[in-house]
Amino acid sequence: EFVINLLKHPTFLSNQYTTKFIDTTPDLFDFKKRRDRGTKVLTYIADITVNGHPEVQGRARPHPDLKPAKAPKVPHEAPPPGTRTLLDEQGPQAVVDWLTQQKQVLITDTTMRDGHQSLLATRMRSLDMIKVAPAYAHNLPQLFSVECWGGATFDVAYRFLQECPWQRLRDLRAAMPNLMTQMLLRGANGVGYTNYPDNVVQFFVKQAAETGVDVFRVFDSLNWVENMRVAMDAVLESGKILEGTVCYTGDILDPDRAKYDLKYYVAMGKDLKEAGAHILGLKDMAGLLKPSAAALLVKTLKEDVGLPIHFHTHDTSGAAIATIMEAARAGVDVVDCAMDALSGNTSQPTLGSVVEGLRHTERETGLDIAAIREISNYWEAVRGQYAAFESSMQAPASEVYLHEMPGGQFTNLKAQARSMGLEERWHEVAQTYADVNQMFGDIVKVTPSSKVVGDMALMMVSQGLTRADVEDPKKDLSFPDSVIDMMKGNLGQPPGGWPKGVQKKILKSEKPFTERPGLKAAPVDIEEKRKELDATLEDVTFDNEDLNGYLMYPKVFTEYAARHETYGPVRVLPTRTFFYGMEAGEEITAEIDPGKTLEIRLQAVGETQDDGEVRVFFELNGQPRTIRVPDRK
Ligand code: BTN
Ligand code: 3PY
Ligand code: ZN
Repeated sequence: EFVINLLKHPTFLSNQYTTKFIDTTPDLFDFKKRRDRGTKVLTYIADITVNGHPEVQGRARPHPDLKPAKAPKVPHEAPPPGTRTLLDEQGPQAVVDWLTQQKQVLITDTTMRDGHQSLLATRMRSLDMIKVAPAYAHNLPQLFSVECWGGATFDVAYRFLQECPWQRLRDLRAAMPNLMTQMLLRGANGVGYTNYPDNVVQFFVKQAAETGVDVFRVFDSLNWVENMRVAMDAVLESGKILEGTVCYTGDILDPDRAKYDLKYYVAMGKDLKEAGAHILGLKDMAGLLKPSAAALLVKTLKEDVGLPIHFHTHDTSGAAIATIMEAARAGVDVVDCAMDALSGNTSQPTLGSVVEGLRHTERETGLDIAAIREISNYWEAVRGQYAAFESSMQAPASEVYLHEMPGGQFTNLKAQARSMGLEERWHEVAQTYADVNQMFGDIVKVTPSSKVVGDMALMMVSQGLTRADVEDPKKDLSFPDSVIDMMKGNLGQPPGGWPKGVQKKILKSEKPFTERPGLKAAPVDIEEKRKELDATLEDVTFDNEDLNGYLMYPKVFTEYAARHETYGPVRVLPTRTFFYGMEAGEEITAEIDPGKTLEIRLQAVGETQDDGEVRVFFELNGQPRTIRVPDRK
């Protein structure tokens, strides 16, 4: 009966919906009487105002004088053509051919994905991105792509931001119709931390392409091409751009790190080309590629592999711009940068400075520096709202060449160390992380393998164990689950396999396996899962996007859905309101549907009643509304 309802709905018929239709149209399935969305959102504001948001408790607050972020105004007409226009009209090979002929260095802006993942614990809300997206479309149409999806953003959206990641993608896609969107896909690990059955990965890629991803950067956390094929084939099938990616670790100039030498990277690049990659991604997730090494690596990869190269790095060492300049001289095709206000340290190098650094050279980018400044000023104001999620990193540090932690992990691991009371011993954690890497045979460290190394390092530091203790066959130890899982072969195989001694000690009598994990994982019965979710959500309707969320993150997704029932579409609230609630006398507006705004005024917060509830008095579009919420403080 739902399908009939949906097709007859006036919004659907007039073809005007830009927001998630089902999510915002409760009358479609309003068989039971439900509270309206306005009331739900007021309930959220009341709850946060009374109880606070758990995620920002005890953390730094935004500066009281912080000005609202104002996005640059754009004209009414459609934005100029960009890379997406070419992809749409002529397909992926045309984009590759065009790319190959360009003299300029092209740029991917990572602010909306890796930028805030690396600096603000991935906590940036969709609304702050959607507001500035039209300025990207109109004022920076020369961008190669905008990285705005995947990596950690998928689960963080559901888990911490009470948002649907698919809706974010759809909204950004609509706001930047001329620019290619880009996502980070962890191969067989999808956007999760574990290996998924092949058909779950295929279902996910198909949906991502349909909802709006144009460029898929596919990598494997151990650089095992075998483990990337299912995801790569699914991207090729979708007609979008496949960026087959090699993760960079070690140092090609260091004879003592011969495991990851120039030959290794060339061989992997050739394998990826053979697998159908349109572009070769060079993913330096920790920022270890030094300038002179970049000159050699990029030149050699271009010559020997023959694919366009898209270079990604992090500025943790402070040397990333020098590396980009060398890569540019050596012929790199595309580089990743973050807008100035969200760049540097564990994030990407500074976009405006790269543009200026290349100006008046053969490879100048063609991007408008005034437009960049304007957009960066917007991000600066946005960043101020997220003070609670800022890390303690004050300066770049060469210590990254010791520990080799990915930029996206660094601040997370530091926070984890802090929560275990180990913050004072951070440099020990860093050294131990490096020791664990050697003990595991010198592996690529990137989500999820980096998390395993981090878990092991924290365990050793907290228990005062050295590498020799761990390797001592006579010393009995219990290992973190993630470590056991990886040694079993559940994340795949590193080059040369796992070191036998330590593997035996960790697995005890259990047998490891060496095949691709996806081979032994039975396909999931997706229709069965659909029924299961239908039963869990009772009379809430859902679509294939939601089902994809459920397949990767069953618990996270159902908890998100349950909160959504109570609190409604809180993604429309301003960021300050979302994290801090409202003050008496304050007024906000929230656009709940295109053109339909809620004007919300908080009149007063009552005393806590005997039953433990607090009444919160609002005006909603001029009408008085009283909301009762439990006082949980
Ligand atoms: C999330 O984790 O997805 C958002 C936080 C929602 C937590 C709910 S919302 C308001 C209320 N205050 C709390 O302390 N917990 C709840
Ligand atoms: C991720 O997988 O989220 C990463 O950013 C890896 O660098
Ligand atoms: Zn990165």
